[in-house]
Amino acid sequence: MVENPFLIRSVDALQVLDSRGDPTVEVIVVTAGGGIGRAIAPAGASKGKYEAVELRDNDPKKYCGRSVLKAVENVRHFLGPAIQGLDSRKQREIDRTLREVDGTKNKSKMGANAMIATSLAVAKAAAETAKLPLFLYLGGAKSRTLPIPMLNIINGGAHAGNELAVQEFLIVPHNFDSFSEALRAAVETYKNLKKYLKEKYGAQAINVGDEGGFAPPMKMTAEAIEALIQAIKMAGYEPGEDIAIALDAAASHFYDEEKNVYRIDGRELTPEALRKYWLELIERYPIVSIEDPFHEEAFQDFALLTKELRGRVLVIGDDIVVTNVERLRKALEMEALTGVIVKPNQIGTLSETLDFVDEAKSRGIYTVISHRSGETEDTTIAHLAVAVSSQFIKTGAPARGERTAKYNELLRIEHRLGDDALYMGTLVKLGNVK
Ligand code: 2PG
Ligand code: MG
Repeated sequence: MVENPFLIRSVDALQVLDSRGDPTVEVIVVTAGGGIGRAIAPAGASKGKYEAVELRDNDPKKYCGRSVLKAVENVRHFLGPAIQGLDSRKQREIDRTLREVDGTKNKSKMGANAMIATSLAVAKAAAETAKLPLFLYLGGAKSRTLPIPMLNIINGGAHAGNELAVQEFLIVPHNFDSFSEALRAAVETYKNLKKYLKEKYGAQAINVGDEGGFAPPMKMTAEAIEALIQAIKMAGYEPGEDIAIALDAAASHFYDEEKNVYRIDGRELTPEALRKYWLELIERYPIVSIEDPFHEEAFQDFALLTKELRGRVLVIGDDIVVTNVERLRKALEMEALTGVIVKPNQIGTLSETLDFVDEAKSRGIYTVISHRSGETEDTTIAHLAVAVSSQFIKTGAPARGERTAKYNELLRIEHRLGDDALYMGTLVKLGNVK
């Protein structure tokens, strides 16, 4: 009898580096048919409290406490042997097995970094064995839409050494016929932003943050938004109509729990004052979405904002839902959001990530497949965004190899699809733009 080429023959792991120079887990899965799948876990800086747990060695003598040798050993000694011999196409069975080996609710024993790299490497090995690109293997014939990129071109919060409270100021090039045209407009805007910042604030202002966006010495939220507007205009586009604006406040990180206030723009705002402030900014600027406008437990405040913005501006949950179906259900019960961030490493396996996307889509919630601030050359999320027909992808500025790796992969996917490729910007009508 001929051997099933999809059977997992070997699983290996090693420690490699991410874009911050922190060690992370790489897993290599090989099938009987010779398909090789390689996946690397990314890492967040502004992590949600309820994310699956990333295992670090905390040994001060190695990589300043950041090494992941235990997670690597977990793949080699426990996760790998448990899935060896299984059919790599049976992603659910594989992921269930990984969860059983771990045995905890938050994946703290094996480590979510060990588990997500293993889970994704299996899918990639199966795709290789089937001689299909990952997006086609995962999404089948319906995969043909390229997501609208949300590009973080001014960095603040935990991602930069400046005083901006809001973590990400993003541009959203939506009014274009193709992904490549949208990306071109984004790059032109990025280049003009560099020029604008240098002229106005000096050479210091064009240093970049963790995600490749500039980290100018600014403090005020509106000042950063104004800079985006100017850059869009300088590049020859219409702010709002062609290229809109999005924010990721990552508000947990400027929330003072004791005083129940948010520290932003040199002020202390109550949750109600912050909500009014967001509404004010939305009146003034073509903002189409706001991510994590309140801290990660503030379902009620999310709901109040969603009520005012429904149909106009997306309220997106990241730290509040952490790619977790249970938390998403709670948010939906309270009508707390209209969009979600999807980060595979927040939940730890591919099938749970796909379930989360399904749940969101079936409830009419927009999805943003997202990178982490600590990234690598791994391009899985580009494939995932096309496979699940996500409306958006968030993968940083169009600069730095770990960010352009994803954009370049999307360009390759668009090229491969040829005339079949469809840009989400032509399908999705965004609110709050002319
Ligand atoms: C976010 C992410 C990615 P981090 O908050 O959306 O941009 O940041 O990976 O640091 O959690
Ligand atoms: Mg976020």
